[in-house]
Amino acid sequence: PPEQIDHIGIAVTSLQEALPFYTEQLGMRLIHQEVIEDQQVNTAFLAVGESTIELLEPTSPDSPVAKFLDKRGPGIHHVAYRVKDVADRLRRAKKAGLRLIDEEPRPGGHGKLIGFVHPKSAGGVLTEFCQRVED
Ligand code: CMX
Repeated sequence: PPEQIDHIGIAVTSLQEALPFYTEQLGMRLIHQEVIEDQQVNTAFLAVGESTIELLEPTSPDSPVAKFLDKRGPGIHHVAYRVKDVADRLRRAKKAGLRLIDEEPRPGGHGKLIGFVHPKSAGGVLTEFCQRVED
């Protein structure tokens, strides 16, 4: 099985407007902010034990997160499972007939390697495998 939930991605229209709910109302610690160019998102990570909530604000109107917001509005965008070997997970998922978004792992920001399985093959949930490369 995956080791743990690495993070849950939540799409927001504005990080600045979304953050106080997490930091002030829920009292969560903001641990990292980063623009991930490859994914066209501005992100903020908030700690929940060893897992995190990743807030995702689109940096371009035709990005995956912007499309998601247009279609569904703000809310849970993906679930990321921490695994030891993303490449192996993607290979196994492909072999099992799942529809992959990434055939190979790619850099996901915050020193991670990531790979996505399409929500249509994952019960309607965009599913990410995530490997911490600095570990
Ligand atoms: N969760 C669940 N379903 C989703 C979804 C999501 N996040 N995004 C799209 N869908 C659904 C759509 O609603 C649509 O369903 P219907 O056909 O029933 O209407 C279906 O999936 C296909 O949607 P689409 O419009 O054809 O495809 P999109 O162009 O919207 O692309 C996806 C969807 C998942 C392939 C694309 O968003 C993608 O490649 N995502 C991976 C990368 C990513 O999301 N990066 C941002 C986060 C990066 C990070 O965490 O660092």
